[in-house]
Amino acid sequence: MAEAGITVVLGTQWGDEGKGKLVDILCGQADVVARCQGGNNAGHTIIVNNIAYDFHLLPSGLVNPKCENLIGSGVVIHIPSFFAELAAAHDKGLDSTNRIFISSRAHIVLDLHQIVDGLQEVALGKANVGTTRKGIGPTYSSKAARSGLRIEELDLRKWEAFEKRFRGLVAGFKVRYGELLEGYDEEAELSALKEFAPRIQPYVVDAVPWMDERQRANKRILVEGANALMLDLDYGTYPYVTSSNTGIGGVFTGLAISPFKIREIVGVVKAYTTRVGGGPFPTEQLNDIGEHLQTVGREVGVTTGRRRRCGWLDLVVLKHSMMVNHYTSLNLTKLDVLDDLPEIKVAVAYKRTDDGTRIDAFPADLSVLKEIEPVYETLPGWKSSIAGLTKWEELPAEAKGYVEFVERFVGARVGSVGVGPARENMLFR
Ligand code: 2SA
Ligand code: GDP
Ligand code: MG
Repeated sequence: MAEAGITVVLGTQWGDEGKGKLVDILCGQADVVARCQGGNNAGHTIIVNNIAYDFHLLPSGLVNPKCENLIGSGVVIHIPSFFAELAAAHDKGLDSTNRIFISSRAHIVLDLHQIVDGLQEVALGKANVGTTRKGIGPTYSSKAARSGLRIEELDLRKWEAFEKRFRGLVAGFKVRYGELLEGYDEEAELSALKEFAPRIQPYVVDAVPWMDERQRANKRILVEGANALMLDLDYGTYPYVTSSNTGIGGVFTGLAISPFKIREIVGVVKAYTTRVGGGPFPTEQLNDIGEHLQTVGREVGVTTGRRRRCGWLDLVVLKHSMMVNHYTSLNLTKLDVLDDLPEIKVAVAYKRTDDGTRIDAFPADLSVLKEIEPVYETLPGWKSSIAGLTKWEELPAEAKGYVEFVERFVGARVGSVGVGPARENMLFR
């Protein structure tokens, strides 16, 4: 992305594909890194000089001292977590002075939203979504119900109005949840917010002219998608999704950017599939293969520490993802995790178990997925370590074959391949 324009990085599957690492690599050539949706449910890992950084709410561009970082209008912000993450970044030597900006239109996640997130999960019982309990769903619900609080309101000059709207929001939840909210301390949260108000305002900008200026100046802008397409509120495995548009749509609603300035939409694809939380996962491997992928891939949630569910690469999912997000190229990550496998399977379709009918498109109706099994193609493994490789040409023929199979099926070029967690473990073609 050496030239001016906008590059978008999006997750193609159920998240944790390695978006943070790619953003870190690309932001060396970016002027601005912007988050457009989600909140501190995200967990993006970057490893530079053996130091691991995990970002949740802060854009990964913080690692590059030359980048400005924007938390856009479509993001939801838990203010104590914002400051805690900033302090943790500072402790690791990252200077954020004058480099972090927050859209005045972004919504505030209250502690109350986080409590309600937990209550909703308990109420769902076995059918729970497996949220991160960071209050994401309840905050976007408040936003859609027009009772949410925006960052712009949290200003001591407008305190009375803020307090009134805060109390109105809390009262609504108390009506809904009654005694279940008895442990919630409304006064403590309000007074904490009053203290945060003068601390947060120096970061706040009107992100519409802010972005406009940078686009007019032909700045190189990198958009860092959080979560992934199969968790998209509209196109994911609803209701087992997050509460924002994690696909390309969320980029436009969450940041005032011009569609005509987008140069690239890079889809990040893990070489196998993982999912954390509940919901369907057709290629899940509840066996030694799943264990192998989980252990070798170190598949543990960055935000919650949960073990991620693991399975084979699902090209039905990827094709669906491609049709929604229109990737101009793909970054295939964690290919090294497949090193020891003699054979590697990829799902190319689903098949109804009752009458054998073939299904090529990912269904909207999740009950269909209970009656299908994946149709797999089996590709040969390479049975050697690719972890230290530095050039695409050095990859074994079977590994190249795997990459080429994916790009042919999806119809998008694989421009880079991840062969390890560190910044330098990326092969460009
Ligand atoms: P939420 O909390 O309302 O957004 O949860 C709704 C669903 O979205 C999933 N989700 C995620 N899936 C993968 N990675 C995420 N980030 C963390 C990570 C997750 C973690 O990077 O590892 O630490 O557990 C993420 N955030 C949300 C979630 O599992 C629900 O299925
Ligand atoms: P994100 O949410 O998409 O940014 O991904 P996460 O950070 O949640 O999870 C990806 C994990 O895989 C992190 O621990 C990364 O350090 C690691 N990772 C990224 N790319 C590669 C790769 O190519 N190979 C290996 N082995 N690990 C990788
Ligand atoms: Mg993650």
